[in-house]
Amino acid sequence: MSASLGEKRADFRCGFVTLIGRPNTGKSTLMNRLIGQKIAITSHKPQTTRTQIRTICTDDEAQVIFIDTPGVHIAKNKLGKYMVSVARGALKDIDVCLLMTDPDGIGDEVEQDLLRRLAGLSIPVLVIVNKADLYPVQKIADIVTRCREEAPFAEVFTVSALKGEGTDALFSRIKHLLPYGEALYEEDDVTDQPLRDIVAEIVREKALRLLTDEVPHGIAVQVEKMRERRTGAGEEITDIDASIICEKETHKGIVIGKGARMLKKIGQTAREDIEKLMQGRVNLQLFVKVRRDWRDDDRKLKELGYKK
Ligand SMILES: Nc1nc2c(ncn2[C@@H]2O[C@H](COP(=O)(O)OP(=O)(O)OP(=O)(O)O)[C@@H](O)[C@H]2O)c(=O)[nH]1
Ligand SMILES: [Mg+2]
Repeated sequence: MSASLGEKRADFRCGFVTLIGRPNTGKSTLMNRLIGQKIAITSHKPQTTRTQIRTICTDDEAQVIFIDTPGVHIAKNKLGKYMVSVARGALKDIDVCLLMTDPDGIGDEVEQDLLRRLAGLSIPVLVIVNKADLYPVQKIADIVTRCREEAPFAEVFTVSALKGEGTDALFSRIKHLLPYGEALYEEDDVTDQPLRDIVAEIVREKALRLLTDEVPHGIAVQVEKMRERRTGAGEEITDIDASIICEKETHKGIVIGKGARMLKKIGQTAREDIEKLMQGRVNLQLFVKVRRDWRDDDRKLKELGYKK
């Protein structure tokens, strides 16, 4: 690793920044916005992110290593408990914490508990009031006042992660709160997630966005095969086989859909994103499997990568 930026400047900063908060507050959207690239999947359904997603953003002043986490909630199954433990675990050994909130449901039990935990940390905490674009200015101002009262130890920022409003000022502040130090990653590294995992997440995002009710919450995706080959015409193409795992036989039928239309739609939209990511042609084959009630089964959770 060259870490050339860090070596060049004595005042270069580098550090770890965790994004934590209730589900659906826009943590992944904000992280993608701050790094200027879509790495973490997002959806309007709560509990989209299931693991820690680490991304890196480097400029001539600093290297910021972001850790996106699953939304903290009152878990109803073993997957949920795992997700919450992953989120809380991401508060260790970091330099700055961003507590994401939005006007919808602010100050609930989960958020109060998080605030108590954050008050005990000896690092800077920034409370981020997101989705400012959705609410009247006065409502946002009231929420900022309330955040200042409830978290006197924190700085409060208002942003719209979706529209990119307030995010430049936030990024500058984050950088200046980091300790001085050399870069830990190469200048152009964006994430340490393996490509296979990113591909699996893209497929899961499409399932989350296209399916309704409980079905998408019980879905996991595994990439079984990923291989580059040259076609007869000399063009490079990547063959990808991925399985969509659902937790009930009835869900399998819904994922496939009438005339396999749902599966085709998931495959088509996922392929478009994967091709953009890989900057090349992709042949994506999707399979649907059932692992009965996997969200409450330790062994199956481990097989699917959701247990340490
Ligand atoms: N209007 C508006 N919507 C936003 C904003 N930020 C995020 N969203 C939307 O809110 C939803 C949730 O965003 P995510 O980034 O997936 O939220 P999250 O906090 O990562 O959610 P979990 O991973 O489930 O914890 C998505 O539909 C986003 O498009 C914003 O600033 N304004
Ligand atoms: Mg998320």
